[in-house]
Parts: sequence; structure tokens; C-alpha cells
Amino acid sequence: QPIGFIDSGVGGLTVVKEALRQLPNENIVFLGDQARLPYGPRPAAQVRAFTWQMVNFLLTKKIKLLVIACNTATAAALDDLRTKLTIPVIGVIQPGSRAALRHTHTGHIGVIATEGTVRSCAYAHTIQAKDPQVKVTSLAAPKFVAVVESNEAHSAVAKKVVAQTLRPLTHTDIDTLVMGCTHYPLLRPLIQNVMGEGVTLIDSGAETVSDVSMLLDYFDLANTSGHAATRTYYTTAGAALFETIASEWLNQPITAT
Ligand code: DGN
Repeated sequence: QPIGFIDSGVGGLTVVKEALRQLPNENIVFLGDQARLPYGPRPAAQVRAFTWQMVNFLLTKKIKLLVIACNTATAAALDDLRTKLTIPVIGVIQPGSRAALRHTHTGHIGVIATEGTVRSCAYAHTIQAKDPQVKVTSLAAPKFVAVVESNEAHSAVAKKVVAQTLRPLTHTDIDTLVMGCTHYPLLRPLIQNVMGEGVTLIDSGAETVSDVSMLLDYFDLANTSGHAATRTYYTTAGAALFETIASEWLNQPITAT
């Protein structure tokens, strides 16, 4: 049985990339809802409805565990999914928050995310529930998703958008910045360049997949069949652009349906 991954687009592949590295024996089925992207500006109730549609599709693929590889959908739908599904469900916000708390020395954490995630205050709540002393400054970076989805992450436009968007954060004492949208790690070098080497960037993918690994052990769900692992990629939009971005990001030829 596969592990299911969902996102509004190619961003979730930053989590899949970690899964391929940390859990090479696991079957993976990924669904990106590119036809309805971006999720960031949509009301939470709509994001929740779209998320359920994706989940219901993956349930027909008999997934044994669900990873919501999208911060916006995690903020809007994690609790609801956990209540109603019988399989384990993992979001990206708790793992990302934990990693940020581990890295900060100044006690001031920055979060960049979509408007929906920022509006939900999910990071601030999660981080401060663990440590009320820590200050959290959140900034919406809605333009980043379009840059990534149009395969322009390496362009001059991307550089300009990242520099302009992050300017309000550059003169703060933030020492840890959560990339609170799974699309953002594709812009990592540009983000690091603007923030400077003194700021640790948190990619919740790695942390999330460590949680997945733990849950597989805990529920005795790990794939021990000995068969070569299968990976299936679905998108709700045209496959061509998805395949181009995915193949480059995952360093292997990817075909999508
Ligand atoms: N990748 C999604 C996230 O992590 O929030 C959101 C992208 C979008 O649809 N705006």
C-alpha cells in the first residue's frame, strides 16, 4: 500500500524528495491540484473542500498514510482529516515548527507562507504553544508560488520578487526562517542570499518525513514486501509543465497522469 501525498501543485514534491531519500522502499502516490492553484488566497472552507476531494481520490488508491504536503491545506484541514479518517495523517506545520524551535538562539522566528497560512496563525500558535517566550513574525509571500509553478525559479524575475518580498524581514533579529509553504524550498538559494548566511532556513519536508518514518514503525506499516517501490504522480492540470519541474527537482525523469 502506498503513502499518499497531496499539494496544490509541485510544492509537495519538496516533501516527496525527502521521502525518496529517507524511505526508499515505500510506494508513493502524489496528487497536485494544479488546475485550482493557488490555494493561498482561497477561504479556509474552500481549501478544506478541495483537500477532501484530493484525499478521496487517494483513498481509491488505497493509501495507508496521508501526508498533507501543503501548509495551506494543513492549516485548513488537518484537524478535520484527523477526526474523520482512520489512517494516520501528517501535516507539515508541526514538524516545521519543531525544527524552527530547535534552531533559534535569538528566540525570534520568521515564517514566510501563503496568505491563507499567515491568516490562520497556525505557525504562531503551534510554536508559541511549545514555547510562549518565542517571538514569531509572519510574512505572506504569495508571489513565490506563481514563480515556481511557471518554472521561473532560476530567472531574474524570481530574484527580484524574492528580494522585494523579503525586505521587511532583513533588518530584524530573526535567526531562523520557516519556509512555510512547500513551494518555497525551490527558491531556497535566492531566499538564503537575501536573508544572509546567518539565518537558518527551515524546510519542513525533512522533518515531516522523519515523522512519517516514526509512524510507519509505530503502526507497523513499513513496506517490507521486497518488491521495487512504485511512484505515481497525478496532476489535475496538464502533465507537461509538472513533468519538467518535477524531473529537474527530483533529478530523475518523471511522468505524470
Ligand atoms: N504549497 C502550498 C503550501 O505549502 O501552502 C500552497 C501553494 C498555493 O497553492 N498557494
